[in-house]
Amino acid sequence: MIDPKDKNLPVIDTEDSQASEHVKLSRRLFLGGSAALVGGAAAMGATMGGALMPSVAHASTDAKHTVGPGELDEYYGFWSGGHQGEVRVLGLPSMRELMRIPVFNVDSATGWGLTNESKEVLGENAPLNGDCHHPHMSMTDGQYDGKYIFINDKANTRVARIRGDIMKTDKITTVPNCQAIHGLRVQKVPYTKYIFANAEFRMPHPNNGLNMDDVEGYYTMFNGLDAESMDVAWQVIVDGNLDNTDADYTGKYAFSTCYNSEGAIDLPGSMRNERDHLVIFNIERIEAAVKAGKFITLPGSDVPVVDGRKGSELTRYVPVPKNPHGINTAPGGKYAVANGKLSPTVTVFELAKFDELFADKIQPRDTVVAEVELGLGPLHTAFDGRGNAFTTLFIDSQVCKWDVEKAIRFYNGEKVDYILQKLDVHYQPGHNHTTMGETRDADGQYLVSLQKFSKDRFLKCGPLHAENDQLIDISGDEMKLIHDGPAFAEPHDCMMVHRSKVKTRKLYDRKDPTFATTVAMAKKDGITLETDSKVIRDGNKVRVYMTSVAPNYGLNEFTVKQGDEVTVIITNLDEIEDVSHGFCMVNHGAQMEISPQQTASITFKADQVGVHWYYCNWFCHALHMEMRGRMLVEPA
Ligand code: K7E
Ligand code: CUA
Ligand code: CA
Repeated sequence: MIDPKDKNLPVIDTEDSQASEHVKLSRRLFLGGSAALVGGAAAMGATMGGALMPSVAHASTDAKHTVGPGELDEYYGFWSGGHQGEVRVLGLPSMRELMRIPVFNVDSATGWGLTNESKEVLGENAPLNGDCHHPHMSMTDGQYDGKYIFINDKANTRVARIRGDIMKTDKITTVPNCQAIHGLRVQKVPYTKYIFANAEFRMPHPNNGLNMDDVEGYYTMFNGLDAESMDVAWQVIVDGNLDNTDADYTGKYAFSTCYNSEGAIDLPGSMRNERDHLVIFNIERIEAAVKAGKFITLPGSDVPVVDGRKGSELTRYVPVPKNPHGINTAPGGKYAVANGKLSPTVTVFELAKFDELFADKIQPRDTVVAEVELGLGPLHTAFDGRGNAFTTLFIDSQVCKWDVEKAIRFYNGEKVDYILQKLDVHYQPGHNHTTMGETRDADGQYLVSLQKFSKDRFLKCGPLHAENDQLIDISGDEMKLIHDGPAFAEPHDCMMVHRSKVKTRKLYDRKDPTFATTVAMAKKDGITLETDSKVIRDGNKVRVYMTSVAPNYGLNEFTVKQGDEVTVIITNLDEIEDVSHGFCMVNHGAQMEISPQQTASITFKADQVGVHWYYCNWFCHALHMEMRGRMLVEPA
């Protein structure tokens, strides 16, 4: 085990070490590359401060991975935008950015956070910042169904849903009585009924300022959200805190890692124990407890809260070394792997044993079928569907490819080399992900490794560096690095879906629920959105309805009075794919997208008299510059 407080951490006596040959080798390499960095207080921090030795990786250029001009990618990648707050859509293997989906941020191109439709999704007074980590697509029978992509917001304790057909955010839920939603996964089987969302930080309950020193009394909760309504269905009180989560392929279990079984409120305290734990949640029992009324509610919310602390029938706690981070279920669901972070090990669970564990026929550790060393700082594991696993080693700056069955045999005493290959990545990887790898359809084509540091890999842009998302070909026996992709803060996680699973709309459906409220308002005003361009006055509220057809707005001008609250509602009648219009009212902080057959609206105050031009801000036509009009503001 690594003692992160050991100042000599990277200087490991390989003679005395119980480490396998592979671990010894990688430690020696690590020493050679960064001996100057010794002295950090924590293992994870040891390499963060200084520069690494520049490393030259020779990218293989294989025609198979080249996506030529005009050719389409094989996979969609959905990338977390980290604390930038959005989700990004990439094509793979080209790694080209295809789209950005604003979620917890403001986006002036689309008007997200500015339009009335987006404000309805975000909610009144919603924070317009976020910290996304884990994008995951809804599934049916353990396969992606293309319907939704879910993403957490650690910064404001929220979960958002993106519609797969239009790639826009359509629901956001704030989880009550919690702080910092981190780990997020979906129920895989029989379908995504629940989104599982970990709240990370323990806090007092009630959090009323009277019990802040009662640290022992703090707790956090595991949350099940209904994927359709996006309501929080139930919350489970746990011991320790929660980090990452995943689900099985029977629909019966979800499980979360905990790095702070100590219940500490400081860093050294949270590294005191050699083992923390994996909490296993029995979904059927949680549902039954809620149904039987065996729950409490907490102030300000009517969400049923059940108690899953140690000794509860709803959960089991399996000791795992040390401050474990990622937990990843192998395709098909025979195994799940917890990643040791401060221990050089991964822990392999056999999920079929969970039934016996909940029947009290075996002990928690009896579910562990292997616990083997891979290298320093294992954070996340991905799978190729052929029995191989790929684990990121943060401190070693490597991806380790290993054979799960061989690791189990090694753990059982057989002399077998379970490590197949270690590949340098640049630098310090966090999450990794394989194509289709979190589903039954894992196809073992590509692995993306998301590095927290790019150091010397790109042209410098000042003190803040891009991160480095590297694409690795895993289709053969050897992993091959084939692409470096600079990324802005901070793609913790991503997922890759074969393009056959994603069905997007070319045009909006006129009945699309994203503008249903606006349609209802128009109806009240006696307006037919598809034909009318008309101004409705309602006291000092003015609603300006207009259509758009390239290169014209339905109204060339409209007149209001100073001080009016003006809502501009535009319906784009174009039926040609890709002909989106925009609307921008100059000097009024108002702009938005109106895609074909969409209705969008934005509200602003007409506080200055005189002529104010509005214009189309999405290039739509040879006469796009001419697509404009005047707002005439008369003195009140
Ligand atoms: Cu950065 Cu999944 Cu939030 Cu690991 S998490 S790296
Ligand atoms: Cu319409 Cu540009
Ligand atoms: Ca710990």
